Formats: sequence, structure tokens, C-alpha cells
Amino acid sequence: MSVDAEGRIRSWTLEPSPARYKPPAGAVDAHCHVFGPQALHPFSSRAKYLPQDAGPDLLFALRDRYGFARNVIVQASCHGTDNGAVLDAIARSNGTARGVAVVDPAIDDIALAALHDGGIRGVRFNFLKRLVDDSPKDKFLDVAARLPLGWHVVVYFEAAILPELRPFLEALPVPVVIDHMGRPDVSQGASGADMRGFRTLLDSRPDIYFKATCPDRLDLCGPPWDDFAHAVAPLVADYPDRALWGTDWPHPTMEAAIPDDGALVDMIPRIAPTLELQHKILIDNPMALYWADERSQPSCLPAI
Ligand code: 0GY
Repeated sequence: MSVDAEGRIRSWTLEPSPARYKPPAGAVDAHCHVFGPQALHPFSSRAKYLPQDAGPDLLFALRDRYGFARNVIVQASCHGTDNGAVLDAIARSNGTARGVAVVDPAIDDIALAALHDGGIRGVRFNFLKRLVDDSPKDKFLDVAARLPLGWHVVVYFEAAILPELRPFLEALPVPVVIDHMGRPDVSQGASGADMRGFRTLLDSRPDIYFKATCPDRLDLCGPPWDDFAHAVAPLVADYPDRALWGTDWPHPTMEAAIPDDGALVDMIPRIAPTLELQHKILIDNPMALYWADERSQPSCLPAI
């Protein structure tokens, strides 16, 4: 584990290996974060971890190294509800990044519109007690009803609380993206209790998407994360229009088991073995959620 003089932790490797897998042109890394830089964007006083700087330059270098075209940058809990670091990264991305914010549920409509102008297309509701102090469902429902047109919510929870969260998830008035499939125990396999429970959630409404992400967090056997591949590939095959993929760089809180980004990229063809599936999870699905405005532009204007 690398800790600097101020006690800030590094959770990403400085020497990721090359990947064998090359994504298709236009591929989106739909789950990643930025940390700071702290001098410009200090961490929240309520942050549960203090990372070293992992700003947009490093993120975009990783994107280019593995042949991705775009990023969806998700506000990390260490920045609380100040989305400045994500907005700055989007502003510096030349249109290749969009974001998911974390907001105070009392946020007003003008501030939401400003986030939209800054490239935000969703808000994240985090239910992990080790990351956030509170997760007020009633206030989350209230703000979800006031989101700008075309936004969705991203929800992060652990499999054990899915039953208690079901009424909340079913009441959300906009599309829902579930981080890391709600953290199933992948050692149970594709038809274990956690995956079965998650499938019933997906079957409850057609606009729930999921991120087929984080073998490093979910597969306790470690690389090459075979349990993850076996449990997740059938889910992607059965719900091809609902799956997204992302690196999760810079892997918040993973300092004790830092994943190799090249190995993470090489998981893509194991969970999405055909070119068609890869195109869906890396391009079609994230583009529909995050760049719907670009895709709906007419290719030529009608003559007046
Ligand atoms: C992730 C997972 C984690 C952390 C955060 O916002 C965050 O701090 O999301 C985690 O520790 O499981 O998706 O990055």
C-alpha cells in the first residue's frame, strides 16, 4: 500500500499491464472517478478515505492507453456533494466525458440545470455505510422526481439489502443504473441466490441497467477472477441491452488489493464474448444513457 506524507492513500497501480483486448472504436468506460487534485478540489470533511490525487490527466491517459474513446465519471464519496472535480474533468475532456453527480437532495432546479450544462446526466444514491453517513430514501425519491429531462439515477448497494431496497428502487421515477450489479457474491455462481435476486429486480422494470464491473471487488479468489466471469457472462447474455462496463479507476478503497487495469480490460471478452455484445455494453448502452443528445441530432437539416 502506498501512503504519502499526508497519509493519503494510492489505490491504483502506476504500472498497469498492456491489455490483449482492444475495444471497438467509440468505446465508453462508463464507471470511473477522479480524485482532486486536492489543491483545487479539497476532499469532504466527511470523507471516509483520503486518496492521493488522481485527476483528469491520469484518467485520460488511461483511456487512451487502452483504446477507449469516452468516460463516464462518477462522483466519488470522498468529494461529498461538491462535484467540482468531476465538472472540471468533463470541461477538460473535449466532449469525451460526461458525469454522474452526488447532490444534496435539497438542491434547487437552477443548480440541477447548471450540472446538466456541465455534462452531468445522473445522480448517485449510495447505500454503503462504510462510504456515507446517511442514505435518506424519502429525500432521494424527492430529488429523483425533479431531475432534468433524460437523467437517470445510479444506485450503489450491497446484495444483502436488496430485499429491503426493492420498494424504493421500484418507486424511482426515472431509469436506474445499478453499480456493480448490487455487489453479488459471485462465488455462488450464475444461478446463486444473489444473482437470482438481482434478476428478479431487472425483471421488475425494463429501465434498470447494471454495470458489469469490478471483478476485483466481487471475486475474492483474485485474478484471473474466474468466479466473476462465470457468474456475470450469463447475466450480460440475458440482458444485453441493460449492461454497461467500466474500469472503476482509480479503484477507491482498493489499496490493499490494487487491480491491474490491463487485466480488468481483458475481462470484457470473457463476459461479452461476441462483437455484438461488446458493441452493446461498450457503445450502444452507455451512449443511450449519457450521450442521447448527440445521438438524436439529425445528420442533416431539412431544407426550408
Ligand atoms: C466504486 C466503489 C467504491 C467507492 C466509491 O464513491 C466511492 O467512494 O464508489 C467502494 O469503496 O466500494 O464504485 O468506486
